[in-house]
Amino acid sequence: MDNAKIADRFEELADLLEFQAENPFRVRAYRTGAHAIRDLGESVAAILADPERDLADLPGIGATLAEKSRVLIETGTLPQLEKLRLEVPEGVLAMVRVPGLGPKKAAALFRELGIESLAGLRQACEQGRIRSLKGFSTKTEAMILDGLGIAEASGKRVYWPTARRLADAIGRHMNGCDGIRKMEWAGSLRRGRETVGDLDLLVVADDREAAMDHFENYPEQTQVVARGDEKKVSIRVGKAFQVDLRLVEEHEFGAALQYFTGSKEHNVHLRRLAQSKGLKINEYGVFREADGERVGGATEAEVYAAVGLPWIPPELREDRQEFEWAVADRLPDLLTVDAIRGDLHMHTSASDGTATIREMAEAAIERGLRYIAITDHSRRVAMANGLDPDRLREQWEAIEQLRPEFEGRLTILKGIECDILEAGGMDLPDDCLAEADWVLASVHYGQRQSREQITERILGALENPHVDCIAHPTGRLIGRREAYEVDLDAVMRAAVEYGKFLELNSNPARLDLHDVHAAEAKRLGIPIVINTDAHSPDGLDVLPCGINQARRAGLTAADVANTWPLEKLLGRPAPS
Ligand code: DGT
Ligand code: CA
Ligand code: CA
Ligand code: ZN
Repeated sequence: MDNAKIADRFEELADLLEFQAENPFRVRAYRTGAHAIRDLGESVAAILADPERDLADLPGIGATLAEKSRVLIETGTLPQLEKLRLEVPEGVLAMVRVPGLGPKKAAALFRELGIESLAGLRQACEQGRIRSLKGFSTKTEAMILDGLGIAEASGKRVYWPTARRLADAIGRHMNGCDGIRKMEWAGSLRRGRETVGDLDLLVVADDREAAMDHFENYPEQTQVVARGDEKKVSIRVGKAFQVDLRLVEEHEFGAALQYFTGSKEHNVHLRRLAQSKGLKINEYGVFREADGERVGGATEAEVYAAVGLPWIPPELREDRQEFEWAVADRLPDLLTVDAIRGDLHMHTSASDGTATIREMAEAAIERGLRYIAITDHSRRVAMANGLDPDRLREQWEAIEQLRPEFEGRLTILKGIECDILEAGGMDLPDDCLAEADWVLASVHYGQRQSREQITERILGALENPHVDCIAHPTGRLIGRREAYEVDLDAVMRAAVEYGKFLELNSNPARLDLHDVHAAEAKRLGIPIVINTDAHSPDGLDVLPCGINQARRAGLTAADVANTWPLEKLLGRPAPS
C-alpha cells in the first residue's frame, strides 16, 4: 500500500470519527498524520522496514499512527475502519460535507429520519420533512438546499489548464469593466494544483457594485449562486463550475491575496508563526496583538516580511518544507517555462500521433525549443500502430534526411518509446535500441500485475544500457486510473545506480512523476526530464502543466535535464 492510499484511509477514519462525535483532538491527529504521510517523499513501507528508523519519530505521525500504518501495509485495512464503515453508510459522509450541515446535524438526520444519501436529503428538504426535527427549521431546509447545490458541484474538479482557460476568458470579460484597479486569481489555480475545485478572483474596483454586476453578466454564466453581501458574489459556468469574486480594498489586497491563495494548511502555519511574534494575520492585513495596530498587508511581500520571511512562491504553499526553506533563506529559484530547451517525448503519425516529423519539428521551433526527440510507440502497442525494428529504422533514416533542413535551428533525436513487456524485457532488441539517440521505456500493459512484478520489470529496463529514461513512471491517470503498484524507492535507487533520468510527463491527466516524488528524485540527485508526450503540434502546449508540477516539487532549472545543453544531457556530442 503506497503513501497516498494510507493517507486516504486515515482521512476516511477522521471523517468517520468526526461523524461519531469523537474527541476532536483524535480526529485532528488523523488528519495531520494523513497530510504528513501524503507529502512524504519516501514510502512509509520502506521506513517501517528499516530497523534503524522509527516512523513514529516523523513530525505529525506518532506512535498510534505508526502502528496503524504498519497494520494497513500488512493487512490492507484496519479493524477500526471496517467497523466504522459498517456503522456509517457512505452517503452519510457526503452529507457531513454539505455546507451548513456538519457532523452533528448529519448524524441527527441519519438517526432520526434514516436519511443516508444526498439524494435522500434533497427529497426530505423538498417534502418539508426536516423542519419537524428538533433544532431544525424551514430556514435550515432552505440552507441545506443551497448547500446541496454547492456540494454536488464541488465534487467536480477540472484539470488545471481547463481552469486556466476559463480564468483567462473571465479575465478578458472583466477587462471590459471600467474602474478595476487590480485583479488577480488566487486559490488552487495560482498554486498550480493538478485539479481545481473552483476559481477565486480578487478585485479592487472604484465601484464595487458595477464590478459585481459586470461579473454576473459574464455571457457564459449559467447561474448566479449567491450575492450575500456587498463584497462577494459567485457564479456558475458550464456544468456548475463555481467562480467566486471578492471585492477588496486596495490597502488590503496583499493580505487578501495571501489568504485566498492558500493553501489552508500553509495559512494555518503562517498565522501560528505570526502569533509567536505577537502578530495577527487575517485577510485584511497584519496587526499587532497588543494594540491592534495595523502593520501591513498592501502586498503579499509585506505580509511575509512582517513575520521575517521572504515572499514564498504560491506553488510551494502547501505546508511542506517552504517555511523551513524561507526561514533559512534557502527558497529554491524555481524553474520557469522559458528555461526549457528541449522536449524528449512526442509522437507522430507513424504511430498514434497526428502530424509528421517535419510538422512536429516546426511546431517545436515556434515554441522556442532547440532539440526534440521523436518517440513513437514500439510494436507491442499494436492498437497505436507501434513500430517494429524495420519501420523504426525507416523513420530514423527519414530523420537523418531531415536534419540538414533544420541545422542550426533544431536538433532532432532518433528516439523511441519502447514498451517494457509484461514478462519483463524490452519490446525491441538491443541492437535496434543501440542505434537510437534517446530511449524512453514505458509500462503500458500488465498494469494490474503485483508490485513485485511491475517493480522488477522497471528495474530491468533501468539496467538495460540503452534505456535513458522511464516515461510516466507510475502510470496514473488523474481522476480515472490509479497508479500501478510499484516500489518507487527501488526504482529511484536504480535510477541513481545506473545514472538514468525519470520523466515528469506534462499531460494534465498524467503529471507523472507527481510533485512529492519529483521532490524525492531531486533529493536523490536524479535529473528529471519534463516532456509533453505530444500527439499533435498543439500537444506541445501542455508544457506549463509540467512546469507547475516541477515548481510545486521545488525544482530549479539545474534539476531538470532538458534545460541543459543537449551535449550535457546526452553525455556526448549531439548528432547532426
Ligand atoms: P480548490 O478550490 O478546492 O481547488 O482549492 P482552493 O485552495 O482554491 O480552496 P478554496 O477555493 O476553498 O479557498 C481558497 C483559499 O482560501 C484556500 O486555499 C485558503 C483560503 N481559505 C478558504 N477557506 C478557508 C478556511 O476556512 N480557513 C483557512 N485558513 N483558509 C481558508
Ligand atoms: Ca478555489
Ligand atoms: Ca473558492
Ligand atoms: Zn508517449
